[in-house]
Amino acid sequence: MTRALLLIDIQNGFCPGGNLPVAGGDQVVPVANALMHSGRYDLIVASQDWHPANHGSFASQHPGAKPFDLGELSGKPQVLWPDHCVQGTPDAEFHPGLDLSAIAHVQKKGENPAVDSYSAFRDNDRAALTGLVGYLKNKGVTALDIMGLATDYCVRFSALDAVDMLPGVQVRLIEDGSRGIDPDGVHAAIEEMRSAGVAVVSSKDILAA
Ligand code: VGL
Ligand code: ZN
Repeated sequence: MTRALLLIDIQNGFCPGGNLPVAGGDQVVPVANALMHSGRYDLIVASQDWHPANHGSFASQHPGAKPFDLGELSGKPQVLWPDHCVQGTPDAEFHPGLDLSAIAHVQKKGENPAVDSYSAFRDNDRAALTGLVGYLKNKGVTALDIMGLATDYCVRFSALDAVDMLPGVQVRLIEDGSRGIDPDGVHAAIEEMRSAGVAVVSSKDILAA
């Protein structure tokens, strides 16, 4: 068994004070640190939303649009976001409380201005891979625990892709290590992940096991 922990987008932009804040987003930081220090993982990786300033998911790039409007990007429906996690800005940095020392690999995503990338594994149009599937396969990962921000977007799409793209790997969502943007969306996302074969667990169970 090679157990990996995948920390999704624990960045200033998604925490209180950031440009696309998730309620309680900073509360996942101590959960991540405790799990990283628990000795229960063979490998720890993190994703980082990393957009150019002109990213097409930003409402600012669509004349007349407001953040959270439903718009279009490259001909597909797209939620239009506030400008967030722009490359090289403090908003894109990991939360300062997150202990980066145990993270072996950071997977940046969302660099192509013409497509959004909620999943740490591939763009939303499924055309381009980030390289994380290859990295985890190369390390022989057999179990993958996923947590972070936001439950109803990047955590959700990453977990669904993990099930789809890493056959044979046991995928789990750490529910208390994740926070979402929309409460109804979070509930639906958790049911969707469960139906796809993602086990839903608590960090307390992992730490007690
Ligand atoms: C995310 C919206 C836009 C996320 C990233 O990390 O969940 N959500 N970009
Ligand atoms: Zn983004």
